[in-house]
Amino acid sequence: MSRALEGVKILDMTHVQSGPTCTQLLAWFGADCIKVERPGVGDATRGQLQDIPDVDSLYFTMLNSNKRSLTLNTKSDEGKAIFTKLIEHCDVMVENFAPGALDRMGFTWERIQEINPRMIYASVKGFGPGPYEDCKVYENVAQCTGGSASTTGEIGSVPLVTGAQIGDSGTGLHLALGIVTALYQRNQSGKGQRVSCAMQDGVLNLCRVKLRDQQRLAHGPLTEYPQYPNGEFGEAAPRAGNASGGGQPGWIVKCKGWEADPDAYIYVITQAAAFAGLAKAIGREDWLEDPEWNTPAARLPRLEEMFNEIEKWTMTKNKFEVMDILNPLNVPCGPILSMKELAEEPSLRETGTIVEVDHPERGKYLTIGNPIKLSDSPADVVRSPLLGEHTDEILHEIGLSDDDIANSKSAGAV
Ligand code: CAO
Repeated sequence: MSRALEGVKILDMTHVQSGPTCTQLLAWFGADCIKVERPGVGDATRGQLQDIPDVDSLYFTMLNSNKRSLTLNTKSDEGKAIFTKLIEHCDVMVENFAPGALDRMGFTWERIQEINPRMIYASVKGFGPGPYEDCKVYENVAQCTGGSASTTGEIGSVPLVTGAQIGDSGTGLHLALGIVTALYQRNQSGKGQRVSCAMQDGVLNLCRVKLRDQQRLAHGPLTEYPQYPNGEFGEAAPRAGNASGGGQPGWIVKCKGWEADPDAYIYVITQAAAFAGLAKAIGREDWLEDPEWNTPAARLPRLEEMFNEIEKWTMTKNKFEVMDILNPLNVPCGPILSMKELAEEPSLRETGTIVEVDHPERGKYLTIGNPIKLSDSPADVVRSPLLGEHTDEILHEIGLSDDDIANSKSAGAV
């Protein structure tokens, strides 16, 4: 079975997380992803948070599967000549350098179009055009500047960043969609184009319900937030602890074993349609006859009390037992799963969402496989490349002879 992006050649100038997330996705779908790295150094993440001395870190190996590595100094004259050939050879170039880095190497968008008018040139930057366009940006900076941190955290407490890499991986996902869209348009237009994603924009896109709430605030309090009716609203969409964003009250409650297990919790949503089943399950049928409890509006002022009652019941069962009882009653709920539990979950192994890969230097490790499943395009995960592992092979493919390669090596270009 062929893979969806087979034949698409990616010139991958990405590093750290946002760009590599994007190109890894394209590589999983079958694109030939040529990762260009600085000779002797490579992507900085190879050496970051190393768990085994002198072996590519999990940070690197988990973001660069299915790629080939070519070392190339794109600042040297010989390196620029090879880089020009690579631009001619490839369909897509992806980069997430600090603003202006490729321009400083002499590869402006105008120059790239001259070399290859069909080239799709895709970039991640921290910000779009505006006051901060020249800033370098990392994950948590994007979470703070994209609206996530101001709307995440306990009420009345400090803003919080989330554990999900919505700035880096989130923007990489956005960029990948931009690239395949541009490839699709190129089928008709015959031309490449520029694809740009700012991390601030990517995070804001993922926080759109909070911009929704910002505008609703002008028309009265946000009744599904825990601040209503007993607390205060300010001028901006506030933090709301673990309240559900969908207008149906939800909260995280303790389950049996919470004293020792930091993840013995479950999220429960008290959806109106399933409330009767929930009330019966927790032994509070009386709520169903009581006008102080039996409508969503009546319950709103007493959500804290309601979740305390639910918690008294959930604390008598482990989180999976709670899930087993509430799911058939159509009560939306989700156990808080630890990374340990996810790593060991057999169903995620079966679907290829978590895969074990063998690496020549580190041995076996777990990585996340392609979460997007195509019925006609297998997405096997291949271990990340060693630094420069495919240099000779790729240089041959773009037309360099053995002598050319030897000369480039002695000049330090590759
Ligand atoms: N050959 C020669 N030089 C190379 C090279 C190669 N193969 N690859 C990179 N370089 C050079 C770059 O040209 C740049 O040189 P100049 O400073 O002279 O222009 C230099 O290496 C450093 O690149 P950088 O500025 O991108 O790297 P940094 O570590 O200083 O910054 C980061 C890292 C991520 C903050 C910055 O790249 C950035 O803001 N990127 C855009 C936003 C982004 O993707 N952030 C998310 C990263 S994941 O958290």
